[in-house]
Amino acid sequence: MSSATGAPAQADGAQPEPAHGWRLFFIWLVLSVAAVLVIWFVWKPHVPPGDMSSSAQHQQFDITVLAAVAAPVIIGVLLYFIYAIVVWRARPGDDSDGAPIYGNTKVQATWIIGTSAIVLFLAVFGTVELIGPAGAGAGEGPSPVWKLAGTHATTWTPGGNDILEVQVIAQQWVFTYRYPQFGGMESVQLMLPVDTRVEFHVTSLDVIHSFWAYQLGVKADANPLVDNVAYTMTKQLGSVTVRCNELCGIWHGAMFNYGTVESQAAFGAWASATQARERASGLLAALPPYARTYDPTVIPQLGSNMIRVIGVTGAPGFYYPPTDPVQP
Ligand SMILES: [Cu+2]
Repeated sequence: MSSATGAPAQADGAQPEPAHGWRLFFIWLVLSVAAVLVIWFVWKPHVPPGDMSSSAQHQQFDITVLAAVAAPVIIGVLLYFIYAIVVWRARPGDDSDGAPIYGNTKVQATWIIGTSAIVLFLAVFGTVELIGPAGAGAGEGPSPVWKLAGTHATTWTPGGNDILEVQVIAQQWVFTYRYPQFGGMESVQLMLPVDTRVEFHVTSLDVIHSFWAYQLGVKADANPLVDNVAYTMTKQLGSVTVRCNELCGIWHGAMFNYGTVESQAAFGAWASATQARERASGLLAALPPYARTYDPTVIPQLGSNMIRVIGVTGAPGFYYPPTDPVQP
């Protein structure tokens, strides 16, 4: 006869109960260490959204830490189930009950201390991660509590430590980007320099949208008459997919475009050339002055400033005039 815990000593010369607790502990320890190592060194590099920016890296780090904390708990629960089924199952012909249990101080203390430690750690970890990376790429509203470390300047030059300000303008159903440090010039693709702190100012010309630069780990609401600030720091070269992440009308699903994180020198050259081209073509002068928000009701009255187009989506509307294709 055997029972889960506290089996009475057998008077008939049966084997003494093995130390189930220590057995379980050592099996759990080996499996947990292995799982955490696999999670950290094998899985982490593949965790979305990747590691192209500081906010993406923090999201990847946070998800991996949560998985590494959860794995030993899941392993503990499953291991106990399996161990109980294998070791403590009723043997053929054994119809007796197990020994009654009236509480177990060790198990209760371990449970309370273990769960308290995990919950307190997660509370501290979550708070630090929320504050540390300046909002981790989420929209912060017009007056962010946690500001990005870096210097604001009216111009941006390669090799400096200036914050690059990029305005994201959403409208049904396109994104347009404006660069106030380059005369407010606009682009239909999100071009960014690497190793640069970026301050996004996200707004909308019509309905609610959401700016989601997947590989950058940045997602921020784009609302009319709201200047929503989101931060990140680019860390790697590569391409970025930008999607609208708020149902904004019938062609919401077609509202996406692309971006590139390139070297600071290449970005500087591209931005200067684009600014010069838009100035020469009269586009810069025709655009509304750079502002943090634009009154949607005045867009149609801007007349020649905005062009009325039947877009590829078939939607008539007043759009930012398209620039030339982006030259890398
Ligand atoms: Cu949208």
